[in-house]
Amino acid sequence: MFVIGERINGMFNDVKKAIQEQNPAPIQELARRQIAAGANALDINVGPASKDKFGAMQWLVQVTQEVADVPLCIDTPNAEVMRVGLETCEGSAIINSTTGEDERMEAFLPLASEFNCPIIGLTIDADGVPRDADGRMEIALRLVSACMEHGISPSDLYVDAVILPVNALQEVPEDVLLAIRMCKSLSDPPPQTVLGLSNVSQGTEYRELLNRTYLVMALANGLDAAIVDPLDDELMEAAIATEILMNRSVYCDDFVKAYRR
Ligand code: THG
Repeated sequence: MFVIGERINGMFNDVKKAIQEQNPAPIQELARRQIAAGANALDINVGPASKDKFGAMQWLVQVTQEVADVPLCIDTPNAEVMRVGLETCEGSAIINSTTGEDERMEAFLPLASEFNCPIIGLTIDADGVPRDADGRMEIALRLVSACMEHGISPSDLYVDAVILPVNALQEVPEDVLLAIRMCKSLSDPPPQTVLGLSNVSQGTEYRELLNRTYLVMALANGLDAAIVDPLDDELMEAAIATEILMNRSVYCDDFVKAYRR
């Protein structure tokens, strides 16, 4: 699993406060700890509360990349803020994200070409998140076609079938698993798949248990990448065990320790 650390997000109070006070220490600490825990990339999201979205994104990318040598997953729905994030990022980046709406794709796909980076495509259109797996696939197919038209290989597209809180819509997790499986037959090469895992447990009790369990289910259905909290050791260990059991990584007697090394 390609692990994208979720913690540098203004949705969290510690990050919001650090942005407001322009205090790099808490951000850099989160970057270091997530990478040490196994993050392959770091999500960078200024959150809803920032007054100066442009300045906040520029600052957040700058202070993170001072200590992080992994790709930064620039997380904003605003194409202008995205450009600032990509221009500030000196290493590799991932665009998070476009939707399947024409105007969004026309704004974001050229950025993926220009900056030569992978892009996450949410299965959302003007009507919002589709009701079932087939609806998600219609949008995923539009994302794949639009990427090809822009000269972007489908293997540089991460389809995000959009997981929502299970306490609000209990049928969604199963629809999303079905969508993850169907993505692999959309094109050759197929797109990759990603989820913002923690959405599934927002507002619920026993969040960690739901997150860990659903991650295992999604991996068993072929999920390639996930935006997760890598500081949850048991979540990371469950992912490692799943990949062993799916024959995606090599078994050894001390597999958790070995995989982490
Ligand atoms: N897909 C893509 N990108 C995404 C998402 C997605 N980026 C954002 C989000 N969803 C993934 N990241 C998070 C980060 C935090 C939480 C959920 C998803 C979260 N935060 C606490 C909450 O809302 O209860 C914040 C409160 C706190 O603990 O301080 O759950 O789906 N492509």
